[in-house]
Amino acid sequence: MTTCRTGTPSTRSLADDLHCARTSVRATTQAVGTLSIEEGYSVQRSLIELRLQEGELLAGLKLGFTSRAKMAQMGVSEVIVGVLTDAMQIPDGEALAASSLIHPRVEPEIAFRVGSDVDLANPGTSLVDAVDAVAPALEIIDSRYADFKFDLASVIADNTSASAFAVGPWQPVPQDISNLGVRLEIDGAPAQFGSTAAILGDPWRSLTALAHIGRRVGYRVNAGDVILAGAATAAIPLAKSTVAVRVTGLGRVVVRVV
Ligand code: OOG
Ligand code: MG
Repeated sequence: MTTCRTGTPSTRSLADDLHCARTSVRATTQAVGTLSIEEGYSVQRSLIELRLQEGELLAGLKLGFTSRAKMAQMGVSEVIVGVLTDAMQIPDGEALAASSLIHPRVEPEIAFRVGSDVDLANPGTSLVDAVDAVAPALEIIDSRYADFKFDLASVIADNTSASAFAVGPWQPVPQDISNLGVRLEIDGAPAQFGSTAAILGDPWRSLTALAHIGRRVGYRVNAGDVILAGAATAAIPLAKSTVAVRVTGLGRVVVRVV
């Protein structure tokens, strides 16, 4: 197991610290200090850069705190954006090693697939129009901070707790996704119920929020990208089990945590 160097934020960068916390599977206890939101995104970009240097590829973007349930659970009140890489994606039905996770939680989501490159800097282009498929999804979050405790800028720095995600079979874009039933199951037993309506009233709105933040932060959206709309319910702690998300009319996605 890797041992992370210790030090104060002034002697070591927060991105290095968060990167090491993830790869060594040990939460950082280092004080974060007071970051602005913009500084949070700047640390997030450095953190992703470290992953790209290790050979990972960009796979898309994710929204966080798009539902009241999540905002209330974590004590924050603003939509945030994180980055997905190929290494985070677990193929539908496949296994994820619990030993690679610090204190994981799972949450039910829906995913959008982007069909063509979108220039967010051009206000005339529509991210909504670029979506060519929708799927049931689940996200596994795993804060690199001890006890899953953070403020808004710190969780942005930690790439919005992104750890792993899985996407079910892609479906043609349905007429209306504003109120689909969402169910999270652990070993076949229902663990959370909700509706896609919990995601900003309609998950399409998460794309408007993403375009806005992505433009400010300088993120790109490319053909083939996956976008996670944000959890429809609060997250629940994840132990070794089979976890599934079903979304009415979209189907289901499964991951085995071993
Ligand atoms: C941050 C991630 C939030 C969501 O779907 O709301 C998120 C966290 O809860 O640690 O992914
Ligand atoms: Mg999420």
